Amino acid sequence: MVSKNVIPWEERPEGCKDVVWRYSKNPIIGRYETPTSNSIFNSAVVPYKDGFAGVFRCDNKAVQMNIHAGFSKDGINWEIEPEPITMQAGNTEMIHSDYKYDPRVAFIEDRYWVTWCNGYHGPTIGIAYTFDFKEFFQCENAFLPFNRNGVLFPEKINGKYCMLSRPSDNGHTPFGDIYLSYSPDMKFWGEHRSVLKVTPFEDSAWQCLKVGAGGVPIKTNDGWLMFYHGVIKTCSGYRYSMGAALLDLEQPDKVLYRTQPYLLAPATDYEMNGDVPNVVFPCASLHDEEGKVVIYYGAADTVVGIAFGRIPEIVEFVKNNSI
Ligand code: BMA
Repeated sequence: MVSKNVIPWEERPEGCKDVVWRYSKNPIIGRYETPTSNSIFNSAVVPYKDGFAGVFRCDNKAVQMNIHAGFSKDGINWEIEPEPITMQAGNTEMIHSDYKYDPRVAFIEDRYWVTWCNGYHGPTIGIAYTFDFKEFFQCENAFLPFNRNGVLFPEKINGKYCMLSRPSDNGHTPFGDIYLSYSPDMKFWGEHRSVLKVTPFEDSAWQCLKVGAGGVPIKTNDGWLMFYHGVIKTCSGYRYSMGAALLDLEQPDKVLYRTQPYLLAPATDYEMNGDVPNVVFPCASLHDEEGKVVIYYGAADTVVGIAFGRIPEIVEFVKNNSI
């Protein structure tokens, strides 16, 4: 999301040719930063007042998945609430939730909307809103089970809320394409459209098994810039990397460009080793008016890392390295 507050930043290291580069002091959030956490990863941040706020996936030491609010002055050092978010009823009566994970946060009009993977007879997309990251109001689930990676656009498109998602199964889904859906009211969702599909293995293998939306898309003159994760199945398991696509501004189910090479893939110790090895999983980004962007991602399902880039360079890269 665009930030008037100073976002975390570090220049591209000398000699580095990559379009996206990691923060030298990663990970920024360790696994044990709440008293009960086993891991803190796949989390979402936004500018808030004179700093930042966020919703963090904290799995506890019983390995129960839940989401916690957090605050930061600089976007790097975070105070995460020790207790999970307690929801109040929003646009419906309280809906049962077995677990919550992989949150995203979008500011639309007057409030922050949180979407996450909500355990309701299996995973589907939960929705809540908050004004202050203290009180949260839970709304209707967006979809039937099973679904993951619900990500809202930061503004209405053609007068409707618009959400990306990835229909899935109840397990470690061995398939997955990105769809989008519209809603007039954040309660009823429809007009489902296919957006981005997996690639043939021989074209771009890192995204040949499944793809899922990352953070809230960024509006650029060349289209909506969407960071996404792509997955390959190797002989030792799934490997999650990050790519980017440009979607048509008025009709975002139309993919204009998508990267053939990845922008970031597991390569450091904290991305290759952890509870789930080889995972880079973007869930949010912050950018400023100069076009600097910082991407927040879960690493190895254990910790949170950040990576930097410049939006104009990333847009050029996506256009010039598209399938
Ligand atoms: C997905 C989700 C993510 C996780 C990823 C890799 O299915 O559970 O939260 O990061 O698998 O384990």
